Amino acid sequence: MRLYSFFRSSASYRVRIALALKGLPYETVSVPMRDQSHRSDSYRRINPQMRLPTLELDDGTRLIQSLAIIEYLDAAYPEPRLIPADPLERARVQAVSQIVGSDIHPLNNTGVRGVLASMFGASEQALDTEWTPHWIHEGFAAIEQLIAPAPFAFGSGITLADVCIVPQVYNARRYKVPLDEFPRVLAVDAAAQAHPAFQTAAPEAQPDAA
Ligand SMILES: N[C@@H](CCC(=O)N[C@@H](CS)C(=O)NCC(=O)O)C(=O)O
Repeated sequence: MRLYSFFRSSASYRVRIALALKGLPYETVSVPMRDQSHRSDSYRRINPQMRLPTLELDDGTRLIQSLAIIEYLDAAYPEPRLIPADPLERARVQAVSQIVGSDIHPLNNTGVRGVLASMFGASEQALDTEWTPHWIHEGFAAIEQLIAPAPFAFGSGITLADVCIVPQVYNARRYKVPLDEFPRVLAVDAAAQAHPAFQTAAPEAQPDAA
């Protein structure tokens, strides 16, 4: 498999964690977002949405959207299972995952920040210190109420919720969002940082880390 990724892309980070947890080998193809490589014609041919990540399977099939990719991996390689089979547990895990994937991250990604700056005159500073922290704080406040005390979001087993929370904590730290109000979120991150799969998937462990 081949993963089109950028070390700092949190959606790529989610897929890297899932691949590492499942012990699946893959080649990393770096698409440096800082020079807009994700918007190049060559990458558009790989991913029509021009976003990261894209997972290319060994037969050349390409998958996009991190949560769809992880659902595929979980179905094709069920050990360890990240999305519970039980309908109620599954809904709870998906709810936390979607707070990150649908409600926090999309508001703070590069494209949205670019439009806020170019169409609405938002300054880089306001985006970094007000806009982005606002959505992270709001999302984490809800997640804090929905997850278990420790070690992971739904107890001792790692689920998709943890796979989504950890990269979002990385983003929060990047934007210096205070996290003291969220001890359960911090506990998930602490447990994950001690786990080899999360260490392998971490931004600073990537070949394109700068
Ligand atoms: N919902 C998508 C989000 C993908 C996404 O927006 N990725 C970011 C990097 S973390 C990106 O490529 N941003 C480019 C842009 O916003 O134009 C997913 O989960 O894969």
